[in-house]
Amino acid sequence: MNILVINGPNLNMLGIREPNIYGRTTYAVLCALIEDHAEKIGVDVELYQSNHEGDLVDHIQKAYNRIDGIVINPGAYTHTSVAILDALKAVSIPAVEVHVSEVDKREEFRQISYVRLACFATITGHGVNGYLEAMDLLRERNAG
Ligand code: DHK
Repeated sequence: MNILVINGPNLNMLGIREPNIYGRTTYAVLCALIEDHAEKIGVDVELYQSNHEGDLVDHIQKAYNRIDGIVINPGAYTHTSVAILDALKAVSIPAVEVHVSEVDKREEFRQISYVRLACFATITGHGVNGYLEAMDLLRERNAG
């Protein structure tokens, strides 16, 4: 099974940005945790991060016919991007939405998620562990 983990804007600043909200784990450590977890559960994983909406759309499109499951944290684009939602719908790959923070308990604008409409599960507020939980969900779903 091939899993693609996509992170949107400012997630490359994990560990530096607002640690009271996003924690102290850096993006590099997150990538290492994801790679270790992939090995543990027996899946192949690809990681991608971009601060640009169109790049995220391009990368989702490139997953078509190649990737079996997507973990996506679109960062701020969660709350604005119809284009990312449409890309996920277009490729029709099972996807899980992840947020490090508890978005549903933050500002009102963070409580709107477009991508959620194309995801079969959402994990919020579990810190970086949320990514690993999302991989488990995709693995279970893939196993049937
Ligand atoms: C990350 C961001 O960058 C914010 O724009 C979202 C999300 C929340 C997170 O919790 O991972 O609002």
